[in-house]
Amino acid sequence: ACEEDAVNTESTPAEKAEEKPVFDKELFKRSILYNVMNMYRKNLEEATPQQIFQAASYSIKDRVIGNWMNTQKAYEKEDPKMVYYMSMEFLMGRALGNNMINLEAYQGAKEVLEELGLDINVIEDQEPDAALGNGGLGRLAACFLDSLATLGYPAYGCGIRYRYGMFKQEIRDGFQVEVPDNWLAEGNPFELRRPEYAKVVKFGGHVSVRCDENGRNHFVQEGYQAVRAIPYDLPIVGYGNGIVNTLRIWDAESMGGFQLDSFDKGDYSKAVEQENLARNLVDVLYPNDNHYAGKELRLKQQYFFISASVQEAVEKYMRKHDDIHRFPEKVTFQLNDTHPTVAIPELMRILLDEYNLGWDEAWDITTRTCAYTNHTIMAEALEKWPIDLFSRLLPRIYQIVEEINRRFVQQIEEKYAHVYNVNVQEKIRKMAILYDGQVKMAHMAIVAGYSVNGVARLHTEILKSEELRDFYEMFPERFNNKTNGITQRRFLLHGNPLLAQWVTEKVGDSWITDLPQISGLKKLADDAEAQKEFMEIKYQNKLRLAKYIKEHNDIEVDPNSIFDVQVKRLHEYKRQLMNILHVMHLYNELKAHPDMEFFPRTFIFGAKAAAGYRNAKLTIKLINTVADVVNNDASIKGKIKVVFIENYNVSNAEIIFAAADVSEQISTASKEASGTGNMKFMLNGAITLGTLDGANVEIVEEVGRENAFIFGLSSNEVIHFENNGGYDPMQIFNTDADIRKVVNQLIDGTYSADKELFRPLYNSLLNTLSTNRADTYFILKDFKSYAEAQKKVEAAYRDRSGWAKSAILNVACSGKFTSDRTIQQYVDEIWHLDKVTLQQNG
Ligand code: B1N
Repeated sequence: ACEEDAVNTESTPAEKAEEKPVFDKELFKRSILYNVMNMYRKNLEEATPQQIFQAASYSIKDRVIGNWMNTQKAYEKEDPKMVYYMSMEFLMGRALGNNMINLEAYQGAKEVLEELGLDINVIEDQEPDAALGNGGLGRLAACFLDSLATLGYPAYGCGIRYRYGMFKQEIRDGFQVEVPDNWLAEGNPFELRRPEYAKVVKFGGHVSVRCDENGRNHFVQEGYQAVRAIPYDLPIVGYGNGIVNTLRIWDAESMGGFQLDSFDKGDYSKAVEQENLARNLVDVLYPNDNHYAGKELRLKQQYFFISASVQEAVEKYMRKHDDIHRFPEKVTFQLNDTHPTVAIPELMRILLDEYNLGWDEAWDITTRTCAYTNHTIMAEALEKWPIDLFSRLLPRIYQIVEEINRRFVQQIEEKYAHVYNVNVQEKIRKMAILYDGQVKMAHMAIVAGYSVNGVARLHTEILKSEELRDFYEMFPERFNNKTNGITQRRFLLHGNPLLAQWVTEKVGDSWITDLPQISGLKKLADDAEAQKEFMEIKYQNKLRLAKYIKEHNDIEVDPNSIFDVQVKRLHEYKRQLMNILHVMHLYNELKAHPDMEFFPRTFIFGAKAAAGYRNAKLTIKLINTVADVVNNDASIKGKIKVVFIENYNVSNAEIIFAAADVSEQISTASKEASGTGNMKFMLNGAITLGTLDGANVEIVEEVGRENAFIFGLSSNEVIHFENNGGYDPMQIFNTDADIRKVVNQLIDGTYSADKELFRPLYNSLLNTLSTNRADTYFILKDFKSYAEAQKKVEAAYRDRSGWAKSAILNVACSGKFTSDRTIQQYVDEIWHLDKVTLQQNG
């Protein structure tokens, strides 16, 4: 169809309106050749793959631009309500392949490149990932943008254009080394610089009160440092619908020279400081996942992009409307965790100080505009800014936070003063926004938002009954659940073309925008022919990953072995340590019983550790050390291989998910808010080996417990131990010889001549530190049941047909976990947006 001309002279006007524009291959070919010549003064034969990638990207951008203009014009005309998805992180990955997919141009583009003697994969591999995020939270934001555009909802992503994204991980001598990610070095073909929408953001100084002729007080910030925020727009292409939304990321530029306040004229050092501020502000993404570091520059980054984004949202609204009171009818802000929470006092500031509204009016608008998503219950991730830092950096914002807090504390007093059995001071201590010299961002987000949501059913229930219990008691109507999802366009259609093609042959292609249709595969789960085809596709994908591993790690892996995969950020609560201890245990067993029944297994890990997280980095070293020993021990005949994939990121993730047999989702129950990798594995036909944590609970509910391997403590049991004590890992260590053996191997020289190297990991399992219980994450407690579940995995895999059936059912039951469903629920239950449809014209 792609080769046909777009014009069909026989279609009626009615048909024409329905018709989709066809990808014009000849035009694309000419455009690439033209771009290579125009940009590099080269013929195709002379151009490098990077140059061809650039040329092809500009050709695709040409096709996007018209749709982008149409979409924005339609929004202008129809004036729909918009969501601003505010996030410190957007883990976009590569754009070229994704844009070709969503333009339904991928197959045509692939053919054109082939005709030019080029491999589309090689061209796509030239593109650096846009890694403006750490892990699940940032990737979720990227999937949401894809779904919003595909469903036709008016949306902006608002974020930061970090000059360096998530660091590139290199493994040297088994240790992680962080290498700067200079992702903009060759330019970013799809972005547009929009200097006409620049904003000024002010930091520091002090607030003066000026009384006007009407006796009204005005608050003005003086003696501040200012930075210019310059937006860059990235197109977010909807699938096959002509919609293109915008991700707006802000760069910081200096105000230039001596453009200081009249107040500060002639202050040379202040001018230099101002220059430096602009230079450092957006330099780098903080590489912490599920952890709050409390750095001043991080708070500056937060206020920087929020102030610019909120200013723009208000200005954009006022360009079309005259009544600021109706702002919430046209605008909603979704706060991706507490990182963008200064949007609340910033909106209040604009309404109070620039629109001269009274407090109650401003508060009414703000609380009808802002909604908050919580992504974690990990205590170390809670943002609590020291008041002295916060008030020094954001003096006017701090005043507003004080007033929000004063009124909220009053509300607590009014509600509980006369309630039997309630200690009001205790409530205030637990709930106030300002307490103990800290600004508690989650409390502000809950108090000032109209919606608070968790990201999986279990997570939301734990928020309501534990972490946010007092707030749930006070504002029950605000709490709701939105179970996460992922986009099948990237993680199946693009990442696993063989399986995507197979699914389409079996059930048609409606799954691409309506994933529940994939349940049509259920009827094939028992079909021997379908099982064979499925296993052959899995095998081909395992070959593809094996080739990647050979090229990148120089390790040979057996594509007939079970590919057992754990890829995600490295965290103690995610328990990569339990996984590798179990590998050590299997290795001990094989050494002790060389002839035991054992199905060959490849244990694949991929994980970045936060740069300052000692035990996480040490776990990477342990995995690589075990890999060295096990992979090179001829006596076990290659039955176990351990592979640590360097630099796990969005683009290699696509290859990894497609090749997985077993999906390791083994967090301590209650700790993983949702997880989204679990969904990507399921969609690609891997079987979950996991605890009943996060969205695993819902995955098992969809596919059936018999099609997963569930083990370990329940979240209730974990919470019970945490609240009441009663868990002693030393007792397990003393009574279980298998466990004692692997734990001792951490410090007895089996894996490292330096016996002290892994001592901190050993200590984390057994030594009671002053503040913490030993084995905080119940690794020893769950080890036995994990090992038993692993035995069941092996037995199940020996039954090839049974395995294929379960794997197919996983694919077939993954419909719930599309981010299209998640976004539709946000729209229906929180944002209340209307769809915009376009007349498509070429
Ligand atoms: O958000 C994901 C969830 O699927 C994961 O379970 C959850 O761990 C993840 C501070 C975070 N929660 N909190 C963060 C990231 C960066 C940072 O600076 C916290 N990430 C998650 C999507 O809901």
